[in-house]
Amino acid sequence: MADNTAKRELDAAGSDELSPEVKRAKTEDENGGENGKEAECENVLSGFKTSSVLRDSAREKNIFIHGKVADQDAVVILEKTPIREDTLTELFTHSTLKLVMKNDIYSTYQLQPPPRFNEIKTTVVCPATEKHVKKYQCQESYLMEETGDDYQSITLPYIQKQGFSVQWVYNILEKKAETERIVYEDPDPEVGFVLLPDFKWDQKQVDDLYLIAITHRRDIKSLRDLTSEHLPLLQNMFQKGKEIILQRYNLPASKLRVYLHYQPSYYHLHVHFTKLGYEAPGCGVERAHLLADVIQNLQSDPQYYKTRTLYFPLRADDGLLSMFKEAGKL
Ligand code: DD3
Repeated sequence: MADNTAKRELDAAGSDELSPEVKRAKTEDENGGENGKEAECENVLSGFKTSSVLRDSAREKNIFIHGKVADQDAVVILEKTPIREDTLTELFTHSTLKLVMKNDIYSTYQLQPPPRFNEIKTTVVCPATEKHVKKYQCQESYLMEETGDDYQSITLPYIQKQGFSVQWVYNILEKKAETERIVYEDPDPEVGFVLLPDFKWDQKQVDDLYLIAITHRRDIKSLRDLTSEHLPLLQNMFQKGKEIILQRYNLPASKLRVYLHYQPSYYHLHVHFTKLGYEAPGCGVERAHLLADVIQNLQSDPQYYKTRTLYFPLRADDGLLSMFKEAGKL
């Protein structure tokens, strides 16, 4: 059903694509360079030694592993990807079937597809820090209550002291990494941004679309720094982001969840664009702030995010949690 809307929008836009194509993210053909990227590389994981499984989920079909690659700590994330409708014909014709059981009208099989239908999305963080390792461990979390004053006296000093690296963000903005993955750029230094697929999205299907818009401005750490001064920037990211996603992925704004995280994973202002219906990690009410709401809140009160109490979850091992505890706030 969800895809019918996208299809209707597509028809209205006068495109002649067929429905299986709608479901597929348009990347392989249009992104010429992307295929080259998929060329075989040296297997950096051949010497991987597993230390421990940090987390795994049979439902999500992924596993997070801590281990070593040539003496360096590494985190490896393996994930089975969704089955794409446009591969079905080939999948059925070119696979071998092993019968597992047959009973009346019911039978189950092990289907062995050709190797290229059998890919596992793999993410490697190496060298991984203690923080990376902890990030993926199952952890108890706590809902924090942060007043504007708490931000100034606890959170801000903590962020500054940690000096979290956003080098990978600067690499994207400076075209030193992921250049060919950029979907759109508005180069304006004040209201400009770069739109590209988040790590988590393999771009093989729009069902789990996940793009991030990263601002060119480097002086905005998070939601807490936003005032009405930033409305032109936020409105620009919102409008252009939605337009580009409609053009390129045939998803109208009514199919998108556009939001900011508080606390963010990295302190350089960015906006998440995910497909409605895809439960992206961190899209729950305790962490996600809809961009549409952020804009309205700033319109009615220029200092909204400086003065309001904000709520967010922290994991038991988060350094910020210890700071709140020390301040007697938990
Ligand atoms: C990150 C949050 C950060 C582990 C992992 C991811 N999208 C990124 C580097 C490049 C990226 C992202 C930190 C780090 Cl798996 C630790 O995310 C990234 N590039 N989210 C893109 N496109």
